Amino acid sequence: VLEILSEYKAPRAEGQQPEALQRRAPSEILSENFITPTAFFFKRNHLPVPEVDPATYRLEVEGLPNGPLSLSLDELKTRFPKHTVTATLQCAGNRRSEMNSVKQFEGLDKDVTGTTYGASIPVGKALSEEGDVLLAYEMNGEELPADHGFPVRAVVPGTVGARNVKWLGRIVLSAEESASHWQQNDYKGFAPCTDWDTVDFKSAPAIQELPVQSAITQPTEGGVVERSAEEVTVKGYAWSGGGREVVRVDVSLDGGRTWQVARLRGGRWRWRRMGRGGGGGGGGAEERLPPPPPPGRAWAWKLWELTAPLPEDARELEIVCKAVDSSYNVQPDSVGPIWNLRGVLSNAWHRVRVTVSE
Ligand code: MTE
Ligand code: MO
Repeated sequence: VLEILSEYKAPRAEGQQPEALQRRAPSEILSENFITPTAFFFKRNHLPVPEVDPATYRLEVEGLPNGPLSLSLDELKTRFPKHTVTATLQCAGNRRSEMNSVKQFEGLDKDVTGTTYGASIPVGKALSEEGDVLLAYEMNGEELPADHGFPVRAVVPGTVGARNVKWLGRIVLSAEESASHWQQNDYKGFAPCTDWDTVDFKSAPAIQELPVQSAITQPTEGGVVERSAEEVTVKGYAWSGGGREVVRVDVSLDGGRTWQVARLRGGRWRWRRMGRGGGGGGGGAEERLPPPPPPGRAWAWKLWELTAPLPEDARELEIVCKAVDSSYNVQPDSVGPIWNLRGVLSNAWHRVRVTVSE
């Protein structure tokens, strides 16, 4: 395995608790752009954001047969070829709130004061040209922002967000997985019957690739659809881990009794570039996306859309979506049987209830 460690810590007054950060864009905004503008990109930090001086920055690489390697930021940028990869990053805790409605989680994050962030990925993934793993110093064509790991982060396409280590300080080739809390005692899945008294974190593998996922971004829960419009447009996103391409998204307007196939907008489609500074406004030039990826390297999500006639007499719609990936993996229909104490891997059919106004 390759252990990837941040090793950077934000300065903190003694006794001060580390502040974790969790920020996401309103879901309607997500499906507006195939490339999420940086201002709307979700942020997930378990520890405070460190300030790293690019002038003195070093990336240490250990465990190599020919001895350790230490690289400055400049060396990283000039001694290696530059690649661009279009990939979707998904936190294992995406859609966790739907699991909360089944049973509440007990906060269990141990006191991780004093530790830095670390993770492991299989060495084959890291070294394979088809793995497309990056040491990234840019995001959306601009310098990597502090919140997203300045000056360098790992981008591990198709792999859970947690392994995409930010503020990267050290890489270790090792026979052992990282001892980090987030590799060992978090980001693992368990049966619904496993609770905090019985959980054995050693018994489950760390999450790497994520299961197939999709969600509705428009309309939103509790929204209103006008009867006079005679039709309804449903939008959302779909993605699967491990480079498996989403090949189909099914949408139901009646809670899953009948289904229609949504139009997928992946590969070559046009999107409207949002104004700089994340102004949310429209306008701007339309741009062409990179060509569709080779098989097994579908790292980016697909946006999807369905416009369908409003069912006659329906006063309420229960809109449901489910995606199918290239291995014909499907999403489970309900969250109960996949509930787990850590609140991860939440990928049941997404359901949104709206009323139809008369
Ligand atoms: N890297 C460091 N150093 N510290 C962290 O807390 N959080 C991880 C990962 N890399 C984390 C990290 C998790 S859980 C996720 S989901 C992604 O970063 C989020 O990346 P983003 O904030 O750029 O969206
Ligand atoms: Mo995460």
